[in-house]
Amino acid sequence: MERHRLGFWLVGTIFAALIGVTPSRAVTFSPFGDFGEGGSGLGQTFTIGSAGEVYWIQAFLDVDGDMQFLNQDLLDAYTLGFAFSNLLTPDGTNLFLHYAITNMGSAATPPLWFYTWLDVDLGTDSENDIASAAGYLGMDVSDPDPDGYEIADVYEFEIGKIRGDRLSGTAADVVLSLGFDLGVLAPGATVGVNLLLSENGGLIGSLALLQQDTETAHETVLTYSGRLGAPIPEPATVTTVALGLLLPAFRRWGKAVRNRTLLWKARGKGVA
Ligand SMILES: [Ca+2]
Ligand SMILES: [Ca+2]
Ligand SMILES: [Ca+2]
Repeated sequence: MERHRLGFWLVGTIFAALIGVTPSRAVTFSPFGDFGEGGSGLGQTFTIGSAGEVYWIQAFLDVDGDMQFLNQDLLDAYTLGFAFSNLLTPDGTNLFLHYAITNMGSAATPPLWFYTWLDVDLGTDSENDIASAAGYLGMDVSDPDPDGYEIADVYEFEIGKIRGDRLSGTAADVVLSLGFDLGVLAPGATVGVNLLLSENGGLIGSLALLQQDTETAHETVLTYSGRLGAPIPEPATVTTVALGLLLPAFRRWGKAVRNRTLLWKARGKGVA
């Protein structure tokens, strides 16, 4: 590439990043499973970014301390109804996932937590990605924001333990998780969990987990966030942050996240 053309390319790329535009549509996926599960490990085609693949995405439900895959047996055991839906924005850069859980029984449910497992692999090597958290945690069921998160290597991940950032910038086969305190569902009540996988810095809620490839750090940054509520998108609630501004925010917000995480653990909800 000639120097002046390279210069134009760089300027264009930086400009695109600053205004939050990705040049080409890159989130593609075949149908999810009935419970929102997917990824190439489960036979689904699911790409994100310039060279990213979702290996496994899975929802879990903790019922009164008992952590299980979200599946029909679990729903039947607690008389829960369930619906999953997804929506890709027209520009192909933001994928919204919605999980709705309804108490179909005649009594209140036990305390519920919803957890996610997201194993994305960026680039050609799955074991050299890095991730960080930006923003802050919610406190409990009283707010729609995530109440815990985990960033860990796939081999050290403990679903439901929500131990914060276990990598601190170390390259690994990154898995991301968000946890939501759903509280107790009254008979007939429905709670919705929205997740957003974005390749252009889009986020919902107060916390974002960001994953990059150390090989191609200039390329895709996966932004993973979530919030309770009715199905999104509600365009006004989606924040698109320029990547050039978002990445330094890791450092700016990191201390706040750690403090909130420590506070959260101090409240007895975490596991050290
Ligand atoms: Ca990689
Ligand atoms: Ca919350
Ligand atoms: Ca991974």
